[in-house]
Amino acid sequence: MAIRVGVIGTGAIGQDHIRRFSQALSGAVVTAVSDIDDVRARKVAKDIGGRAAATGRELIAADDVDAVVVTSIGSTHEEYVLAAIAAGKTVFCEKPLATTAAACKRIIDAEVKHGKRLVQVGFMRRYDAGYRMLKNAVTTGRIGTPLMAHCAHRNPAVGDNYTTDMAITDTVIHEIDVMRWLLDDEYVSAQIIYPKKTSKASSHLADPQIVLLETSSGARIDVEVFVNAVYGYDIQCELVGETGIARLPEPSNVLMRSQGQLGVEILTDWKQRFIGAYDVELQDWINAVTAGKATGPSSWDGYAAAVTADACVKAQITGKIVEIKLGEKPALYR
Ligand code: NAD
Ligand code: ISE
Repeated sequence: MAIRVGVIGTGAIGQDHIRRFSQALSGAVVTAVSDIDDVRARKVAKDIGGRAAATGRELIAADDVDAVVVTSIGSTHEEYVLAAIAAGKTVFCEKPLATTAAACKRIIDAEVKHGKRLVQVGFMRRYDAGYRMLKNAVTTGRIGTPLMAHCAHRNPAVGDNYTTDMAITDTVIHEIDVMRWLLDDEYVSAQIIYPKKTSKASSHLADPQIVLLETSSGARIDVEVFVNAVYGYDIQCELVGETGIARLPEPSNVLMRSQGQLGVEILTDWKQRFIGAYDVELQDWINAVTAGKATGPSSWDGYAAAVTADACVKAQITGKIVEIKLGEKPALYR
């Protein structure tokens, strides 16, 4: 029987995931949605033949919801994930798990007390075919021991409400997670460098930025985050190992000879860039929930990303190299 899913947050990614559950994936049906904007929630509910719950908490407690998906704004994640754990329900939470390391730690404490993993964090790049090829290049020893990585995360433009710290907590958080997973290593320090500012950024936003991370084995990762890059949504990653180099493949697209040029169109939207990864990620989640397990990126991974993000934000403000310390990983996540 299909698991009955309740989705909290019916904005951009909430609607995208709901479409996915209804049209692309198997084994789950969205029975209830909720959003602080109840007009939006009711419209989405009507479209899928489900119901709009009055609040996120009501949805979590409801008998017609077996498992919860949290796709509301980041600052609301802690409340909803904690409520799902208290109700003993499995929860898929979009990144970030919570906006601070302290909040993520409260989630870990609650899950550890519950005694069983219930939480999966939406770090979908781990499910992307290209990143999985990179991981394979590392684990099979094809490039030798990784020494460095060069990454770029470019968005065409951001809204006026996008702030300098969001370049870390909303955007680079993906590189923070995926590089930790790719290298199977923990971070020990973070530093931020501000290149010349683009004239396309609002006055309060430092853009672009370069994030420098160091791992416990001494590997160095640089991430260029440039959120007003204009030309497209562009994710780059190159791993440099002792005996070779592995580069993230470009998304496949038709090769055109047109208007005197040979080329492929550049994507402009994260939804399209990672469409396959979101599908695999959520099908994996459905399968795990059906089997009574939680398998993907854990609360610990959400916490590790948040500790690193906190250090990066401190480095933004102080201009210093900031140390990163995770503390001991609870047995539940080993
Ligand atoms: P959005 O602004 O389009 O949607 C957020 C929704 O949350 C809105 O409909 C808003 O009304 C609702 N909301 C706000 N406060 C609420 C509350 N207290 N209770 C219930 N609903 C509330 O944002 P989005 O782009 O859909 O992002 C949502 C989350 O998904 C964020 O955490 C974001 O970081 C994450 N996200 C992840 C990816 C990814 O690639 N994995 C991509 C985009 C967004
Ligand atoms: C957005 O919130 C996402 O999570 C996208 O995957 C990311 O690439 C984008 O920069 C964020 O703003």
